[in-house]
Amino acid sequence: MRIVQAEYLLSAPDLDICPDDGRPEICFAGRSNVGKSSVINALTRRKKLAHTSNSPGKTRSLNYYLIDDSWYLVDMPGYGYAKISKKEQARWGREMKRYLLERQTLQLVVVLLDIRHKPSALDEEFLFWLGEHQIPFCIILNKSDKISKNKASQQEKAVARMLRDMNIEVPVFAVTANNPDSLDDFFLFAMDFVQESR
Ligand SMILES: Nc1nc2c(ncn2[C@@H]2O[C@H](COP(=O)(O)OP(=O)(O)OP(=O)(O)O)[C@@H](O)[C@H]2O)c(=O)[nH]1
Ligand SMILES: [Mg+2]
Repeated sequence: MRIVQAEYLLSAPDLDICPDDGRPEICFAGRSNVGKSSVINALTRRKKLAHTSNSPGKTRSLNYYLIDDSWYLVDMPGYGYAKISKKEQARWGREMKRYLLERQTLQLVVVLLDIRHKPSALDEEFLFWLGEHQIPFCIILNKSDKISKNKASQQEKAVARMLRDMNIEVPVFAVTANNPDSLDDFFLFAMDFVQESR
């Protein structure tokens, strides 16, 4: 099972502009620069569907991609980007929380973390918040090409421990956007969420 068709639909600066056709959606969230847009490109096997950049803060709205005419991938703006004013960050934070809580068609939140680093306080807060609000989510540990297999499995264990401490039970997938095949297990898991909702 693979994505055949993927096209950019629209960029929604806030919740009120999101599509209202009832198609199910999966969103990608996480710190700025962690590779959300790159993973979307890898999943859809398109090089430039979602804009990626070396400088964080590239994605500033909810970007909607229509997949196989039946569901949406949503690229969220990254959090923790220091160059945006505090006021703007707070506004975004509120808008994103509203999206995550109120979006009826949202089936699954995919939280990306950088496999090389310990999750930041912001990451932990976000994961806790999702758990608290019983929003279905899973975790992708991205950029696994940047560390050894050994180190990667240590990091996976550390994240599993952190989740246990928060009483959260969700799947964790170690991947790299540089190798689309590394996303296979994640993709199978995610597909259950868009299919169930149809
Ligand atoms: N080596 C390696 N580089 C990656 C990987 N994923 C992303 N990158 C690089 O990391 C940088 C940021 O990637 P983006 O996909 O733009 O990150 P983002 O999370 O969408 O960032 P924002 O839109 O700012 O929130 C780019 O230079 C990517 O090429 C990966 O798995 N391995
Ligand atoms: Mg992006």
